[in-house]
Amino acid sequence: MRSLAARLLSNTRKTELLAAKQIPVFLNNRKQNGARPSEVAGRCRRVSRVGKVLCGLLLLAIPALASDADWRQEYARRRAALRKALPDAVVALVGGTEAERGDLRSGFQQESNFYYLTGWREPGALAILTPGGDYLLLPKRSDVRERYTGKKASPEDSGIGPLTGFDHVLSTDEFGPKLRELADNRSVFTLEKVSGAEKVKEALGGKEIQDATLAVARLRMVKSAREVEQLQVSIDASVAAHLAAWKRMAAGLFEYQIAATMGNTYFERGCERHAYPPIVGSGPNSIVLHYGANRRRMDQGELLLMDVGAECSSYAADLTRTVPVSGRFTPRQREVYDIVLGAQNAAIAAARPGMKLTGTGAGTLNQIALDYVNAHGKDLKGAPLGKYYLHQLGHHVGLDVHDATDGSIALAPGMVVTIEPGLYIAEENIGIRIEDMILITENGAKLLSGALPREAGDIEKALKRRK
Ligand SMILES: [Mn+2]
Repeated sequence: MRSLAARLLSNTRKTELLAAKQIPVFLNNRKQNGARPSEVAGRCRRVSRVGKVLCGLLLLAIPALASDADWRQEYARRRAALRKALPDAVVALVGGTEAERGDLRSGFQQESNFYYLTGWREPGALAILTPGGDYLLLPKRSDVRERYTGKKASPEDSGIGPLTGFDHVLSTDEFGPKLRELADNRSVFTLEKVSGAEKVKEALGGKEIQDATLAVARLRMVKSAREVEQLQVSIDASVAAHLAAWKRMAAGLFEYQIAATMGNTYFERGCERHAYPPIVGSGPNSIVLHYGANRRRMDQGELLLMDVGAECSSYAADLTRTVPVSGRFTPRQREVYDIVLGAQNAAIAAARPGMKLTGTGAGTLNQIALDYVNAHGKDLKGAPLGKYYLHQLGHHVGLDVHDATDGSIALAPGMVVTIEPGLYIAEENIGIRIEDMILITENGAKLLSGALPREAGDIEKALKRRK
């Protein structure tokens, strides 16, 4: 018989566990074959109807990843790494509360840094990390609160300590006195920009408090093997969403219908959120960088820009494709598309440890993409296209779609970033962005979203197979 706390904790990774329990045979197959979901999806498109059903089950089973115990060890390793980065210090962390982090539209979502370091998904928690052991502080049980949002773990639960992976579990009522006791003769850090950080200041009176934001960001920038695996699940779900959109797309449809098809594709797989509001912009809307209204009706001859990604088990994907509504690019659309793709390929080819992602000048991938754009093609007045390159080349992705970043640090193995050059030529109604996610490796980069066609010819071929 498992305690309430154990059940609550295992609920946190519900998607993976359900899949693991339900279809273990497929999981074993996956281990033997080593097939990526994207490869499986490719095979699925080429088999019979019965085979397609089996393929569907197999794809559903793939998100089964590491166990709860594995993850608890990983959270403990992250805290150990932070201790090493801030030796001899006490770090006070403030989790999200239902009032601050959730509203009636989106529901509660844990603060990302807190989740990264603790794995704790319930509201109202606090943590104190010290050289001599880590403390998780949980709100006491409240019948009223639980009536609305269900059972929560509480510090009174038997066996709560080992289940959280923390050395000590206390009540949040003890935060002030405990922090004062632990902070005596030590420097104290917190995450200054996190909502509720003033709790730490209040508890310590006039004592100087330093900011750990960049130290945590530097840890979050380098993904573990498990995180990369989890990001791949989100990417594969997003690839499936884009392919479903291409299949449905037709002149006369509204942008929101495409957004609905895409969201539905990953929600059906158990992904819990959009990683960001879907951007589905047709014709003139393709040039609006963060267009999110999605209300326009698309027409023949227009481009449709889809910047849509899933969040699955807390990890984000961020993918963009721009495709012709009618199934074929016009010669001019194709010309500009190929320039954006060339810029993206140039940046991906140059991606390796030591390069910078953003900024200008030698050693930055952003400059390589911009130089490519300026060296290829012209606008209607014969000017180079660089002036239509309106945003930086990319960003880190992880728990957040724009993930924690220390901008002074160069690319290093284990980092996952987007490469997303775009050209937005208002006078021609041409907005084109191509966005993929890459993993920086020892000597270069691995394209994580390669299952989604990027070449103009391959996109047209995929669109031809519609109906
Ligand atoms: Mn992006």
